[in-house]
Amino acid sequence: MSSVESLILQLHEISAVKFGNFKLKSGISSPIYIDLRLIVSYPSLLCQISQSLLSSLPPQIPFNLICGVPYTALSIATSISLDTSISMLMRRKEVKDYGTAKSIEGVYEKGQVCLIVEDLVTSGASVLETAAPLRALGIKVTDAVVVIDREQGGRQTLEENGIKLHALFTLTHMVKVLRAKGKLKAEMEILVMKFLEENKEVAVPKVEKARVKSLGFEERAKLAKNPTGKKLFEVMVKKHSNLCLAADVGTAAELLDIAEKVGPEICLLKTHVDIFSDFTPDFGSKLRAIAERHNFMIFEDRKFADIGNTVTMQYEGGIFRILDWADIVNAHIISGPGIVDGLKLKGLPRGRGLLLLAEMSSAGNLAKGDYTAAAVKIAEEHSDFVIGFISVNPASWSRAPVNPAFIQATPGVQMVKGGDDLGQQYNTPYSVIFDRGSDIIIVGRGIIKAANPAEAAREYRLQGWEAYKAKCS
Ligand code: 5BU
Repeated sequence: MSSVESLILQLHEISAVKFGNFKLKSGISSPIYIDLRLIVSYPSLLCQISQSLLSSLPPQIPFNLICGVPYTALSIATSISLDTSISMLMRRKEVKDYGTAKSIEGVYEKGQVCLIVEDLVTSGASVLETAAPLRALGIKVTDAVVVIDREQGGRQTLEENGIKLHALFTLTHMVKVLRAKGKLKAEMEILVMKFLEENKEVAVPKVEKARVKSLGFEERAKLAKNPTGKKLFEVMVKKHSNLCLAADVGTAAELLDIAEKVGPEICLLKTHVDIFSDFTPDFGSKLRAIAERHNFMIFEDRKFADIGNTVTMQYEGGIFRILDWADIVNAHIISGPGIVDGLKLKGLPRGRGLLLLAEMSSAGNLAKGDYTAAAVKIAEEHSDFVIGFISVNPASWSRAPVNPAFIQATPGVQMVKGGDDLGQQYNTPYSVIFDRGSDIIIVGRGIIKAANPAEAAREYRLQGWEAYKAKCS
């Protein structure tokens, strides 16, 4: 008996693999259930698994760090590390604030190569979520080793992201071995194979959907009716950047300073001008000079919400005179389409653009379902002025795909999934752009609280752009 067959039998023996009728987290019934968390209770099996994983790797892979995908693979990664004396890194699954807490624990040097270890790969998303913060630190990720490949698109997705997957065995192989060893009846084998085949279709469409839809920014620029929307697409193409900096700093002086430093990496800079303690009327012209130098656009995140007549005055007047310097503003649609008419009256003659809030990133927000659909409808009726949406998961919209002339911009982005203490929810650049079908990542504290904001911005830009390219390929 081969060592892989022996492992499969032992996994079955300890009930890490079960057959029957199980209700999965997603609500669907499955005839097979796999839970490798159990292996921590069987040290000799854990040891065998890690040794088999190691020997399944081609010898030429030059890794000098190991990182397990939390949580199940942590024990496997530790065991490999002990066997090889190659040091390990640990990824935190949830980080409250990427700027102040580390997402990767351990000692490393830029340019080192880290092998990712995982127990079970389905879509490949969790391997990518571990690769993202490692790559953000300058660590190379080229290979991942996994006990079981469910053959549900993970290998291809990882390949597209520059990661080669090495699997000890596939789920199909496991089922065949268990059948051959008399652990599985013929009827159950048929049932399981049928389930796997059907769920192959279910597990991948999110990714497929985003992939089929994705037209490049060059083509989409041609479809844009609004000059600001068109220019934003062109800037993204020119700078290879779909990164928007949310420059939430306390003073105008700090903002101008960070705009200068981060300018080369971004396509868009988002302001909350009403948080400055030192605003002066020349703020707009100073920021525009920097924006011109570094070729980025300016988005005041004003979130207008009033009736049409009031917003015309808020947009043009007051202390801030937003219309004079912001290429883009945004609005809620709570007050109805009149708000767009009002803003358009002032903005369109100046060539400005508007983003509608179709979704929000914070927990428990009410912008969903019919509200999101209403935003899409209003945008379509005003596509000369509305350039797109603030969104979180446009790939899931019931009216998707929306007109590709519209730009999707998504806040709530950090290198690791998580949130803050006040309801903000974070997704990774890859999941926002590739899985959720957005175009622009809006990043605030992930950059401004980093020790070196320009360097952090560069990492976000690279990740955002890589995900965009994968989506178009
Ligand atoms: P963060 O530091 O990356 O969490 O900052 C996010 C920024 O995006 C911040 O300026 C918010 O005001 C803004 N934002 C958001 O977080 N969520 C939303 O739904 C909208 C805007 Br709309």
